[in-house]
Amino acid sequence: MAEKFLNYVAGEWVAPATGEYIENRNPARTSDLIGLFPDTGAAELDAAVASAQRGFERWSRTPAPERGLVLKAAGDLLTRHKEDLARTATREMGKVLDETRGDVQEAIDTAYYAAVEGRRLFGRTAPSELRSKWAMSFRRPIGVFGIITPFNFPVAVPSWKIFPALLCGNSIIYKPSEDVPHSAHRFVEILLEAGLPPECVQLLHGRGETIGRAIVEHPGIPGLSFTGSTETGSRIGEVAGRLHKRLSLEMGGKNAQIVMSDADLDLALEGVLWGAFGTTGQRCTATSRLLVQNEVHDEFVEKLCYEARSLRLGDGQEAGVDVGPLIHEAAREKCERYIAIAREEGATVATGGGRPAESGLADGWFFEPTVLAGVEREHRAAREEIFGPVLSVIRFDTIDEAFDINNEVPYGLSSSIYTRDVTASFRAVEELDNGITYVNAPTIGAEAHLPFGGVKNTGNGHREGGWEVYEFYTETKVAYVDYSGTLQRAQIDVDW
Ligand code: UN1
Repeated sequence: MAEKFLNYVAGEWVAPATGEYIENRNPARTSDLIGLFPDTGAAELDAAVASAQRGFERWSRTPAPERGLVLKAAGDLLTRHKEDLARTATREMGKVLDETRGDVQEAIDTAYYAAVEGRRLFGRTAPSELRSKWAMSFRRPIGVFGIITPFNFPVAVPSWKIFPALLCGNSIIYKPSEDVPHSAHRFVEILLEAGLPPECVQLLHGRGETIGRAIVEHPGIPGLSFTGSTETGSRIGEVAGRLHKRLSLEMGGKNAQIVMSDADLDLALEGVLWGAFGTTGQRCTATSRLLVQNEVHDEFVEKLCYEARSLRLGDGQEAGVDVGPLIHEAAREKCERYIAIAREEGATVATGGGRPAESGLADGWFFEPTVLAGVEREHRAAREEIFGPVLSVIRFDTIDEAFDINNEVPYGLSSSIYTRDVTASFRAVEELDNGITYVNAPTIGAEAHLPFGGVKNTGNGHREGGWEVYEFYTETKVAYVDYSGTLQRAQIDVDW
């Protein structure tokens, strides 16, 4: 009988009121049942919010440098458990161990950054226009934050949200993806072991349509941070707008790597293989379009297909595997649907395009690394997010054309250009409509201490990571201290 996991509410591990559980299975081998995780309804949310509010009362009054020590301890524990956490994440999510180790490392980096930020959280002082008067701003925590996270980075993405939220003095209600609940369980255990006061974190497992929706709609939760699809983000945005909630959205992408004819083509090839097929294409930052300049197009695509074919598919826990499975059956069906659409639109499947034939892979959600050639910019395969190992190749003539193609999609997370030309490099940095542009590096690989996010339908103006995220999790307050002993009217009693 598989182990039954629990929610964490009001300082205790508790079973869901529904009595219902969701099976968590290894996507590389679906016969491997990892555990049963709560399918939570809305019933325990009021208790979780009330507890988180009590947690907030206490935690928000704890000095920020002291809060930082808890984040430091969390970073130390993540470091100590890096290997077993990576294995936990790979088993339930599928990507190869090297990548889940990187995923945990990103959380460690985020924890240590947050720890130090406890001694910063800078405000400002500004000169007052009046004599004997001080004017200053500082940052205050907000309250309870609802944190709703996806499956593709089971440790890093929750850490991007949870660590800064806590460092700023907020408490959190955490609803992880139902596809990676075991990593979330371990994450909360580590926070508690690090010394976080119990009521500062509540863990509610379950589905987006039930407990996710209830969190979004709960009036006692003034802030939300969500990473997931643009469609779900839009629906959350409508509710948050109506209820005046602070909201950070991190959503879809259709990221392009541009290869100019003067580029180091071997480097560009390595880049696109990693960008398009790493994490089985399931990153918001994954390369899903490859724009290649005419002169080098045919040679480059030929080499790319050869290399894509030699990637080894398999269980991410095994050594020598390059590409793990997709997360579930629906993800694989989506890839298949888009390949059929691309064919109808006139593109050709240059390599891949289906389920691998090897019998050892029959029990997992595997899909071949796929290159679609001859994709035209108006094709759906050129514009819509597929979230799998499916790369659409588009050819172009001039750099202006390449930039137009990059910029004409409704998303704007990351982009990349391979060139040896300094003018082309800096034009790309300035002109590509994305939150992140890489020069001579793939579209993936953001570092934890820089702001992360995208423009257009990818986000709603906020950034995760780096210094900017601390603005999202705090409210600015301004204080004026007048020690003149007289009534001084701003704008009126200015005597100069
Ligand atoms: C995501 O795709 O959701 O830049 C996050 C990267 C990683 C983070 C990706 N550091 O690819």
